[in-house]
Amino acid sequence: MNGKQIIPFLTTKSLHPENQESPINFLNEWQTPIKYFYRRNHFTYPFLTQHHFWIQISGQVHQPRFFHYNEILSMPSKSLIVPLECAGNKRVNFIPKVYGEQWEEGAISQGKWTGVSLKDILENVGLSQNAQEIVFEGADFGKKPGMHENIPFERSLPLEKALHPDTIIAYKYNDKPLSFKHGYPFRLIVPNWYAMASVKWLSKIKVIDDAYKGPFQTDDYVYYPHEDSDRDKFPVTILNVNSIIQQPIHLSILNIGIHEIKGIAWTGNGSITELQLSFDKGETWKYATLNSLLNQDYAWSSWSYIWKVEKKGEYAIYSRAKDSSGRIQPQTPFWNRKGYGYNAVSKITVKVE
Ligand SMILES: Nc1nc2c(c(=O)[nH]1)N[C@H]1C(S)=C(S)[C@@H](COP(=O)(O)O)O[C@H]1N2
Ligand SMILES: [Mo]
Repeated sequence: MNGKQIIPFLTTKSLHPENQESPINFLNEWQTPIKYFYRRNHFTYPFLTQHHFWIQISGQVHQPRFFHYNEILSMPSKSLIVPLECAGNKRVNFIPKVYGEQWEEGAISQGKWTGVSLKDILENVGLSQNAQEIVFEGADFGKKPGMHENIPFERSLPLEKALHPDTIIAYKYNDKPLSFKHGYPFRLIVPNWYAMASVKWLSKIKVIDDAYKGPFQTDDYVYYPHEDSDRDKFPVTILNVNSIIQQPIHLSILNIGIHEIKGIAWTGNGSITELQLSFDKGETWKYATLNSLLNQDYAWSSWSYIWKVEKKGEYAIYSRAKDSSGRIQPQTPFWNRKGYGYNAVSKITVKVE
């Protein structure tokens, strides 16, 4: 070794638009360094202009107006450790296979977001009586497959979620201004929801008196349980309870002896209460040691387990997390046509020689 640090890299899934996975197996920090944050885009990056420093608020409000970057930065702020997970994370595991980016386990990253509560902004303009949903428009745009018109990336939230004090308009990540690829100057951060809700390059907020029906709301980010019909569909919202085994790496070769098995676990409904490991394909389960961040309601938990192997052979290791709402990772995945929310028991196999 010449003393140079060996560093991990993002894994490229596509370049135009840019979709890259985090090297999640090699990260130990609570706050993912920005260079290791996964990237997920529907369109090419927007061209940054002066307009992006203004957020327009219109629709069912008493006082439609613009907020400038400087004004938002002068308002009371809060910081939260929040993971963002793409709804398509782990899609590669679905059988039968589904179309879309074949994400493995790295379409998730976490860090410290600083910004103002959306609630404060909405109170400033005053919601009308008939306000129902809030629509968020990003500055990026393009064509969806099969469409002729350019459309922006746009999503809505129900009033209740929009008014939660932890739904924030963020302008900092890990104590630095947001990076351009992750939404500079502003992005919405919606804790507990899959990350499609956390609109980057936030430029317009529209308060509407009905249900938003845009394609990123009613076509994509919908669970379709059936291959051949839209029957029983329902929207993708909160994160499923989930975990990954970061180390050892799937299909690695280990020596007889003592190994640390470690990983992370997360949920969008309460907190992680148990992380169980099985060495006999789910017959019996052992408890890993959980480590959670104090006073951070949304952050993932890390976990570890000291494993002593005395015999050569191939071993399957399963992990499953349980959360405070009683949800547990299922044995069988919930297959859905667009491949969202995969959270079946996480599995690796290793060979001991
Ligand atoms: N404006 C805009 N916001 C967006 C998206 C996008 O394409 N455009 N993608 C969404 C999706 S699907 C995900 S998973 C996250 C990815 O955020 P990241 O690139 O910062 O990791 O941003 C969300 N917000
Ligand atoms: Mo996503």
